[in-house]
Amino acid sequence: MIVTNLTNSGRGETIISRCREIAAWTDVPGEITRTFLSPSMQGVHALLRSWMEDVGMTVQVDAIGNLRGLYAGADDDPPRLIVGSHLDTIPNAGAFDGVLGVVLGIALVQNLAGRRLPFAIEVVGFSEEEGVRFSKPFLGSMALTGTLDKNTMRLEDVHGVSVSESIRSFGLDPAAMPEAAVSSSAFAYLEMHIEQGPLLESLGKPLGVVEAIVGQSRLLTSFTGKANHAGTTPMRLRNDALAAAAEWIVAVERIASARDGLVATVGNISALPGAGNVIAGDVAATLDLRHADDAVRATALDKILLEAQDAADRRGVEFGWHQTMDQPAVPMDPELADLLDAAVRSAGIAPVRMMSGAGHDAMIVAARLPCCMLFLRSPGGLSHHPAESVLTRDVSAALAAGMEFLKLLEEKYTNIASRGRE
Ligand code: HGY
Ligand code: MN
Ligand code: MN
Repeated sequence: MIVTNLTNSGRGETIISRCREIAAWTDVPGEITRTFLSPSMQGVHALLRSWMEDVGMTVQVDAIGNLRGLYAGADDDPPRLIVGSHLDTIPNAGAFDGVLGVVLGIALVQNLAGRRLPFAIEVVGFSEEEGVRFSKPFLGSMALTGTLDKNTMRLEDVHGVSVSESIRSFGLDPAAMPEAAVSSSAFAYLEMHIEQGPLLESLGKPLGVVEAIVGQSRLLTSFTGKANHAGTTPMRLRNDALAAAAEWIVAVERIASARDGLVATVGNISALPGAGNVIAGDVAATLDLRHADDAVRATALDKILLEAQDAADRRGVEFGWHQTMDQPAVPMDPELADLLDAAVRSAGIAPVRMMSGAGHDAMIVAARLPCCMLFLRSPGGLSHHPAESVLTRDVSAALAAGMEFLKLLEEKYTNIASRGRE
């Protein structure tokens, strides 16, 4: 019988303080910014490795920089449950997005108190989910599912450093990438994550069970006009790249606002030469577009691109774009979602079944394994922000639900494992 009545509240506080300890490892003093295989990731690995080894896990770092802790099962080469989330962050992040799911995974193993299950548990801290350094997300989970392509390895960051070079500078060997693929004995994936939105708080509920993760399009766009003197160039003779982009951004907001569940964001824009007395000749802007229905997202993208072309044409500006991501919506595994639902109930909580508007590694892992996600309430619905938080009692509830999930999985793992999944 798994011990589930440990004084979880202490564990909840421990988990939160551990997330804050990890938050101290940052590339930018004074804020939390930790991108793919940056120097601060070494410190995070050392901290997590010590916590993993303290609870009897063997730890390794794979060729993409995922930290992987294995808690053996009762028998040799048993089926394997993967419990994971990401360790990288957006710039000026909060302390819980991603990290919380890894620290909770270690806490589940800690709560087993040395007891061995009929399946092994591998806790994975993915090296790259946000896509900040190379404008391409999910490098860690793509390596785990064997879907990392050669072009991605050649992507360069703003300093001209490629993915492969960044791996070597971290002390890893890109040639060992095939060994990063998840074990063939893996049969399921659990990701515990903050909701990053307002729903659970609006319902007064601590935990949610994710039914599907919305689809995402990410693009890099360019508007190329003609830089010129701001004082001497009449309005009718301008090719103002920034004015074209500005009109387009308002159109993006209008198109997304007109459709339920559609969200579109231009989160980053740069204008060159960037002087107040010069008409901008070159603008680069990002686009992030999401919806639960892939057809709705595709139609919206077509409209958004037409608006950009129109705003550019009317100013004699050239418009270009490059899609860095076209991620279909991903349903979670219904049987695992039901198991997670039952586990939350056994922990004494009525779960909310919900969509995820945020992307997660689960959407990549789902191509290889049955996946489920447990959401924790986001106070203020706030995330991707330094004030991002989580409630101690919700962390304790998630831990209790996680322990119940392991207990239910003990009864069900054989038929899930025998289902397999290519
Ligand atoms: O952007 C996202 O949806 C996730 O937080 N990486
Ligand atoms: Mn995030
Ligand atoms: Mn995340």
